[in-house]
Amino acid sequence: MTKPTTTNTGTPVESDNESLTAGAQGPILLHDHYLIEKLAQFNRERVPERIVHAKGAGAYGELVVTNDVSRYTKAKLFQPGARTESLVRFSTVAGEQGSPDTWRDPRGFAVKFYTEDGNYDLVGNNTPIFFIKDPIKFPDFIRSQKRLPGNGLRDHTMQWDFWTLRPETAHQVTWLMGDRGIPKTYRHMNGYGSHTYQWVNAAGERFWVKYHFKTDQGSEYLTQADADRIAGENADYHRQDLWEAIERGEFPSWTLHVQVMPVAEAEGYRFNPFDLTKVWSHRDYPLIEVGKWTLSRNPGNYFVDIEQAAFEPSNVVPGIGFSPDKMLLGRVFAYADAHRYRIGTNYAQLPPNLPRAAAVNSYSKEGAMRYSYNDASVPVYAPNSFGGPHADPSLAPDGGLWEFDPTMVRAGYVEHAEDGDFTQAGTLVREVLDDAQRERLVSNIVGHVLGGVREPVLGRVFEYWKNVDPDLGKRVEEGVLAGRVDGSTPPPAQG
Ligand code: HDD
Repeated sequence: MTKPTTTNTGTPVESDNESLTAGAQGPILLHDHYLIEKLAQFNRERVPERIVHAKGAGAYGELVVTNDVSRYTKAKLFQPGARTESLVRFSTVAGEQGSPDTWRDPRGFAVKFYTEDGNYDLVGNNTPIFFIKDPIKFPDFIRSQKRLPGNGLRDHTMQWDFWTLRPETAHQVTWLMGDRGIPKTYRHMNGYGSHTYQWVNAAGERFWVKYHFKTDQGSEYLTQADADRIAGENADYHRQDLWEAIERGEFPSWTLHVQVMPVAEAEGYRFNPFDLTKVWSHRDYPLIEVGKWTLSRNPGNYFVDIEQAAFEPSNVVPGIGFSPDKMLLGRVFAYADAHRYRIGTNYAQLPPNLPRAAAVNSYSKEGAMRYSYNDASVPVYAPNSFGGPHADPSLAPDGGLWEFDPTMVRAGYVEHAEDGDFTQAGTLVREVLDDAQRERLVSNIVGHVLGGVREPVLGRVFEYWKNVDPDLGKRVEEGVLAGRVDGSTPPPAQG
């Protein structure tokens, strides 16, 4: 038997189809409470979309630790044999909720682990580096990738203007314009914590670490032409692929590795290890396997589980901390703030954000949409004499420790021996990419620039790529000039 339709408060309703009117042709009556409730609820169905990473897809899974990294961290989720439930949200960065999954863009790779010590969020991307290295530039960078205020169009001049004026972007832009800029599916891309994090072992020894999720499906990409075609055919191509693979029982997995740097080596390392635009050479710091991370359960409800998922780099657990990476420290503020605005003060009580394996004994209370609360006998203040929770000073300090010069300054990163905006981008082009990959890189850059880059930015684009690699720069320049047959500037394009 079908269930009766009810109002939001459980009273049976008379009709799913006809509103209450004064006579068949008369006006609608305001006391048709069910109609009003239905229309009003509908108007409020959306929460604001994320300011970045608005379009995404996600699933639940599990991390199983297969190796022993306990000499580097005491974090419970990384102890030998540990199994931890997990949630992921993959995303594109600049597009809006309905934007095509196959636009060229980095992909978000936000992972939540429901650990015994509370939620640990590793909120990364599918690239080991980022465009900028100071959080003060993040709003500028994102605005340059989004839309012009006047006509609401995306604008390639604006994108390249920012990139060329901030040459620390070169490494990430080289990745973006290469094959990794459009993964074949979310299953066929790697994930990275990107930042340098801190691990602390049971003896209190500290290490710097970088996380790498290597896809077990193989790293595969889409060509620009295929991605453009798919963007028109199926905007949800990657969301659908992930959902269907999991429904088929083809559970995608990744092998989690870390690079570990002893704290004493950081100062003398050839690259500043806290600069998010740089990688650590795998020759210097080889990958150490940690475990297998598998996705095996689709969300029960996309809005509840994925749209309301709140990932926050501030969620670290004992054994894991932050580092002097300024971007990371900026993000430790930004995410919880974004969630309070987007889904409300009590976002931590929403199903995907609620710790599964740890109890919540916080002194926070009330606020909009609060629906869980402490026993009335638990005091609402600390310290107290009546059995309320108490903090554990042996855990301090939150977020880990590091040494620094306490003078207040506004300064760039300390340059190490081989630092420089173009060094690692050049190495990537010359030593990592093969001829075919370099060819596609040139073609992708040329196509993107021809999408509407105007002077004075255009000349700087050629300089930028010549600084990355003289030969690559020459080929980009030749390709762009050959493409502009009549010397005109094409109109702005999407993507
Ligand atoms: Fe990020 C979402 C802010 C760098 C990876 N980011 C996201 C959101 C904000 C920011 C406000 C929306 C959160 C929400 O409403 O759910 N992001 C920043 C700021 C950054 C920054 C201020 C630099 C200072 N982001 C950044 C880096 C990475 C990411 C360097 C990856 C290494 N960001 C993500 C993500 C998110 C995201 C994993 C997390 C949740 C999500 O997308 O779905 O892709």
